Amino acid sequence: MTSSFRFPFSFPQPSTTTFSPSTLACSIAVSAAIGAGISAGLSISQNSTNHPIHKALNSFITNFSHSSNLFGSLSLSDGPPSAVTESKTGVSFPAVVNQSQELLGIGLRRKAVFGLKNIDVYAFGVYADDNDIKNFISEKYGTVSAAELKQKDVTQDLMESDVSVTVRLQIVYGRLSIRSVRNAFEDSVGSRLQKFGGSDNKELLQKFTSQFRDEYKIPRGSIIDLSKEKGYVLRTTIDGKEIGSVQSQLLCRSILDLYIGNEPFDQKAKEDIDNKLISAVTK
Ligand code: DAO
Ligand code: DAO
Repeated sequence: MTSSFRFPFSFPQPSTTTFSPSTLACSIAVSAAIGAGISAGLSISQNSTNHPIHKALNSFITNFSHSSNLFGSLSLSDGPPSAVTESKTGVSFPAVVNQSQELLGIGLRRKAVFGLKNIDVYAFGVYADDNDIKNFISEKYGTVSAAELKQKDVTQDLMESDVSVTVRLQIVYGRLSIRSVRNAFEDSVGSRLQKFGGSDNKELLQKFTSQFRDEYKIPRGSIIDLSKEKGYVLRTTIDGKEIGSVQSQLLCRSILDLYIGNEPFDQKAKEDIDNKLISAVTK
């Protein structure tokens, strides 16, 4: 972008090389504000005079606002990858959550009811920060080739690590009650707690499920984030509202196992995530 903007005051120049979504939004906002401010000022002075300087200024403003629009759209299309849609349900997942966690893969949680038909309960997306993954892998293995890495189970490592991971669930089943969530949870997560923890984990399960109050509603379209944060804290939010958090490595591992473990809800999703992890580490 040319910097033909010469006024007795100066504005931050939008940069096309070093933007994050927030600096980008900020630059666009600044550009828009500048455009609006100048237009407002000009409309007053235009009434009072038809001086060539004003004409020049007018044309400059027209160009400026064009170029700032252009800047916005160009930069956005050059920017981070866009959302991904789960084909069966049409549910869309943003490319990034929590500022820096990128989408590793998406899948579908289905459940057989009365041993008869399968219902689609929710679509899910698994997210983690590329740099966190890289750091963790290089700390663990040092420098390894892609081929060597393929021999190792990076996904397994990730599940046991303290790397932050978010699993986003988007509810597609329209008649989900808290009671059925609790029951399903006791089956799916309960069996993992048993498997990885060995001993009796009723208390831990209880601690987690007691967060789900009967009055919560999770209609179709609800977004539940299960975020494993530093220190093995599992934080749950529904539509951005915090429900609670539980600190337990065992619980974190058991939850992730549903999506990226050995018997995942969606095998294809797990494979996509495995591949994405390898490419994140080796790129
Ligand atoms: O009884 O209507 C029914 C079928 C309910 C199936 C519930 C599956 C629950 C899966 C857990 C959802 C977690 C958000
Ligand atoms: O799909 O079997 C499963 C378990 C998924 C984990 C569900 C966590 C649900 C948290 C919901 C809170 C509802 C108030």
